[in-house]
Amino acid sequence: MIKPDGVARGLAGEIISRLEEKGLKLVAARLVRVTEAQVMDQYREHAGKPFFPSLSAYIMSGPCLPMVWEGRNSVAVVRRLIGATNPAEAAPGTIRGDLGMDTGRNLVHASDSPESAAREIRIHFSEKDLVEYRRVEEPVLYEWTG
Ligand code: IDP
Ligand code: MG
Repeated sequence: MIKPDGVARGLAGEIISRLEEKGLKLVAARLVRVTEAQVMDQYREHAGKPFFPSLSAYIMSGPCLPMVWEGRNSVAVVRRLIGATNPAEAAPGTIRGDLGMDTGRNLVHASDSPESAAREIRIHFSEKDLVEYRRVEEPVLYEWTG
């Protein structure tokens, strides 16, 4: 999900491009205001932590762009493309490392496991929002051993 700073800074296209160019497939996207209930759900493991109120205010400060990206090992691949939570420490070449400065404005959220991805997709999308299509490079993007 592109967070409000990413949308407000006009970086949605840049962030989407990085995932597209990697070979991931966009199967759902929507520009929305995230509700407090959705923040509580998406970040439930952080409820009660000192930064939770500011995290919640940040996520609700403007429109976000939740998305669903498909691909082999997509959760791990997206986490690597995004980089460390603190953009000041995130590796150059990553989204946070190249584009951000502050943990409290780190541009993007990404699910940390296939299980949390399944849960978080349901926070923002219903089954009919997920589309099916072929990326034209699919036959050459992966080694096919079949
Ligand atoms: P992640 O986004 O890399 O998975 P988490 O540790 O799950 O990082 O934290 C969720 C989000 O909460 C972070 O992306 C960041 O926006 C915010 N956050 C985490 N730790 C801090 C902090 O110490 N200060 C301010 N915000 C924080
Ligand atoms: Mg996390």
